[in-house]
Amino acid sequence: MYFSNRLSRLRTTTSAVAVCLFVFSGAATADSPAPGGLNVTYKDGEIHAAPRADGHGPIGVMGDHRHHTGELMLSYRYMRMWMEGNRIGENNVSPETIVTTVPNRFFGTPGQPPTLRVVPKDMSMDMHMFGAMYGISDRVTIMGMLPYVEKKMDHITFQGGVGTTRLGTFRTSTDGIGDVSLSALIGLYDEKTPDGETHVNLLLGISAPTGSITERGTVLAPNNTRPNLRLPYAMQLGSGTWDLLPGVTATKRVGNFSLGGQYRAWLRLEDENDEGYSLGDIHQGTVWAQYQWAPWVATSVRLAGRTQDTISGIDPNIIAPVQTADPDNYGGERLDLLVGVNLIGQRGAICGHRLAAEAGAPIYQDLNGPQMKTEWTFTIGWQKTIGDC
Ligand SMILES: [Cu+2]
Repeated sequence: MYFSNRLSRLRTTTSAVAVCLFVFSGAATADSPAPGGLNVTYKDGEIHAAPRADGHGPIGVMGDHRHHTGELMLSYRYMRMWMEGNRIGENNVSPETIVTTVPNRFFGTPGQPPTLRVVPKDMSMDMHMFGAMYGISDRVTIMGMLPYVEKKMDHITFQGGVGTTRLGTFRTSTDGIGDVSLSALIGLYDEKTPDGETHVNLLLGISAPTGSITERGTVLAPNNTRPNLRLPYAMQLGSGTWDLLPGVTATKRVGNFSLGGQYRAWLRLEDENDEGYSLGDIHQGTVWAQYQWAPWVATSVRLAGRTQDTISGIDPNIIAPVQTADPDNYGGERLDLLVGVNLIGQRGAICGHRLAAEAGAPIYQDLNGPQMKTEWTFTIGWQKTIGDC
């Protein structure tokens, strides 16, 4: 049942991809360039590369390009992350091992057993990200992001204070607006030749604590009751702190071949949020290579590495014999390998519309655990610069 569900989802995805390929390829022919000279290499010294499929980086990379003065780009991304199974460091660990060997940091508080008794099994995170970019000058583009987040986590509850008898399973879920951010992309270096271009951009942003950090849910406790509790950090929708988002991106294209690299960070500007903690800082480095097979289609491979610190401080309302209630079980290191495709309509009704997808999976993860491991990530996005064709 589970497997056939997956298969049918795969079939649906495959047909959707096939339809898109057909629509985009049908709209592009070499002898009929789009109106307004789109889809030609730049003769005018213009720095914006929107007409080319490889004019943007892979869809999972944000803030890779700038816009001209007065140009407005709208975007929507759907991102899904799937986590399953648990790990301590680089080693996989079973639910039975967790509930018999990992100490419960709340032991001593009334009703709290000596070891963990509830284990997360899998988790999905779906994010709908609405974005806008606007060129306030040829040098500076501002970018706003509004995320809507949906999280679901499935757990196994073990019976009583000791042993490996499974009492049952339960799901918690949360959804709502995440942390809204506003950033500036500042051109540090731009070079254009007849056959290529090079850009270096500085990214400087701020993220506001608009996402809820007080979400609650009903859980199955080891004593077979169903209390309604403040959910662990992983299920909350925002960081609760004002965060600084610095970064730098470099891209270089020669002919139809592009290379890019980006460093980004999420730095917490406050020691603690209203509930008494701050999430760990995140540092992320990514490099990619992209090849444009035709003006309307480019494919990419990408490596993305990220490190995150543990949570500092603690929310006194989050107490449960589960790993996610312990601020020490957050953060770690991860290296993902991703493949992607960028499409851009060349003329007619889809002219200038970008459709892009990227999927990836970790090839290395070392987690402050026990913590759930990431299995795969997927992003699909639409982007359109208003009035570009
Ligand atoms: Cu843009």
